[in-house]
Amino acid sequence: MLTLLPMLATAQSDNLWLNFKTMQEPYVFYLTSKNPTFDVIKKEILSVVPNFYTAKKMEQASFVVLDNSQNSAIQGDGFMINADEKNVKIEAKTSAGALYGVYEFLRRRKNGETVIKNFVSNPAFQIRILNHWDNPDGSVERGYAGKSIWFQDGKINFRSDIETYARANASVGINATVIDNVNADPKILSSQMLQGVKTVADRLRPYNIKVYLAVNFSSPAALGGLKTSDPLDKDVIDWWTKKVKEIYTLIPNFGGFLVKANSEGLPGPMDFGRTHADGANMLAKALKPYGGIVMWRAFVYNPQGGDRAKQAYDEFMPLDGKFDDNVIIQIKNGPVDFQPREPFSPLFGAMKNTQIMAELQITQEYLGYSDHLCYLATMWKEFLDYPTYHNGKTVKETTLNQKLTAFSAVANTGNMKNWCGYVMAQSNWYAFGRLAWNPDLTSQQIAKEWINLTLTNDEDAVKKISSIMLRSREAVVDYMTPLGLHHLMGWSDHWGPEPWCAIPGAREDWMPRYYHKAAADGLGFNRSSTGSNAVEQYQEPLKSMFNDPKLCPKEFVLWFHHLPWDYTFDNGNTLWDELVYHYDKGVKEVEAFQNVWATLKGKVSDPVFNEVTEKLKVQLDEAQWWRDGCLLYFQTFSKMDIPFKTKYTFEECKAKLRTKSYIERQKD
Ligand code: GCV
Repeated sequence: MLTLLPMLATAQSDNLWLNFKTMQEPYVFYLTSKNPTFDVIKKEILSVVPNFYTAKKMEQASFVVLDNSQNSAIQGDGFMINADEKNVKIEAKTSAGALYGVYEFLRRRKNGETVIKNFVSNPAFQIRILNHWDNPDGSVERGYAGKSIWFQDGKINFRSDIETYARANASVGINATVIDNVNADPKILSSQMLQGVKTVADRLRPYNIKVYLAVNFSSPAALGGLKTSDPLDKDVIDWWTKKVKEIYTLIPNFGGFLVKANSEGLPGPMDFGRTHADGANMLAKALKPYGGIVMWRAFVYNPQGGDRAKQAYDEFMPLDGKFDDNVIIQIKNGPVDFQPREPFSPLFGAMKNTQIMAELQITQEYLGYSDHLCYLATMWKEFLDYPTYHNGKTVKETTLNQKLTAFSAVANTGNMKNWCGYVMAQSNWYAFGRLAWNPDLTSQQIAKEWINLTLTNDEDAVKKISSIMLRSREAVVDYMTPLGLHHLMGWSDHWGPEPWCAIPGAREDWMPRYYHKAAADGLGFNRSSTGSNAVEQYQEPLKSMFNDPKLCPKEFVLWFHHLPWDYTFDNGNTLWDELVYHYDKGVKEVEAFQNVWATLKGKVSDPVFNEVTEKLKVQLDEAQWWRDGCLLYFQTFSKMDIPFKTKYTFEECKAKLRTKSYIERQKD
């Protein structure tokens, strides 16, 4: 009995947030439809209601789930719930809606709510999609939770418990998944591989999850043996048309393609003197008869193109209005690359005649891997709610006001038992799904739900854990890249600090010095009108605000300005004082998290308590490493004092980079 509790608890966090509460009330069921989605509904309900009977007629039932509702408040795959201890009615217009309603009901029951009156919920974005950066060989680009959940040795071989993935997604409304890396292997479209993809699609279909594929633009040549992959070439068009037909014959509900083109060395239409629109529209035309779409990425930059932060805008704005109606441009939240904090990409709001969608990153490529507790809902809310000043819209509104709407994020899953490499990292997968369904939810609400479902219902513990989660992203920004600094991380593996990085002959725009511009005269990238003028890409009043260091929000000041070390802020602190203060504050926050966490022994399961305790130790050590490495390096230019003793010397900071991260060591 003594060992039973921890074992049970381990199983719980491996089960993600799907730990619904057993209901002792006897219910008489009536389910309107018979189909694979309703089979899932039945299974979910029966797993938590041991005392059940089935009714022949709806009038006799106390637990009704219907997908033929006439209620006009329900839209798309939305639903309505009415429930008390004795009666439950979940209505929707589609089976998927009914499934989502059931999960909402189970979640609320688990979190202690019994009476629910006329609760209507409709999805905000139509497509709520995960992007897996999984490679056919089984590796995962930027994955920190083991190997691929989909592939092994060049073939599809998905996790045997893939149902947990499907349930987890459906429970938060995620309805789409791109199973392969955007750095796409042409092999993904081979007939043999497609047979495997079909088995994935078949398994996910009952959960209303559509499969999409990331494709390599040069597939016609690389896989099909054609002489070219020019999007205007007739044979190339025929090749894609036939390939799309083959896919839909196998997978009738196939979603479409995600394309990374002419980016980081990948092929694209520009190799043939064509535009992104030529490339995207050619694929879109092949998919159109089947209802498929193209998600075309705007993540483009090259070393000759000037300020990297400006390039996506410069390349895509001239194409505004030139894309077909089943194309949607997928734009990373910031103009550079998933940094701990970036201003929003200026394409949001600016592209007025093109459908656009946001791409977020759940996997913590630049945020301490799955070793640092960093709850991302706060970062995503900051992004979604930022005013673009284009027609008075926030970023979120710019992506919702169009025929086709979508919201995507790079997944953090792997084949580790707990899926994400860290129980706390599971919260970000959960939060992404919840925000894709309803971007108006608050970070607090989502944190509370997730803690209740995954860790504990103890009120005091929920408060404490939630306060750690809500402060965690700012702490990471502070100890890694405060005040608008960015891209200071280790070369290639993106782990640890390496602002000093200097690889002979390497691309300048892959080197931290390109971004921080530390020198005797100061720090930061001048993107104001006296510099690269990236501010020009923002709508007034943002443009003027970002352009003036006195008006620029402090959190972006070194993103837009190169300031002298003794530059004085309104509070009287110099730039150096502020830098030291923020770096150290980040470290102090992690110490505070440790202190709070230490009080939770017995309030969460032992395995969870131990896992978080252990990871916080790693996080503190790495936060100190970031603080010390960055401050000691910047000090070589500022020549100013660090008012405390660092934990590491500069030499030790550099040497540590050549060791392995904690999560990598776990894999050995
Ligand atoms: C999938 C960054 C990452 C790459 C990633 C790329 C992208 O550069 O480091 O691993 O490639 O973004 O989003 O395409």
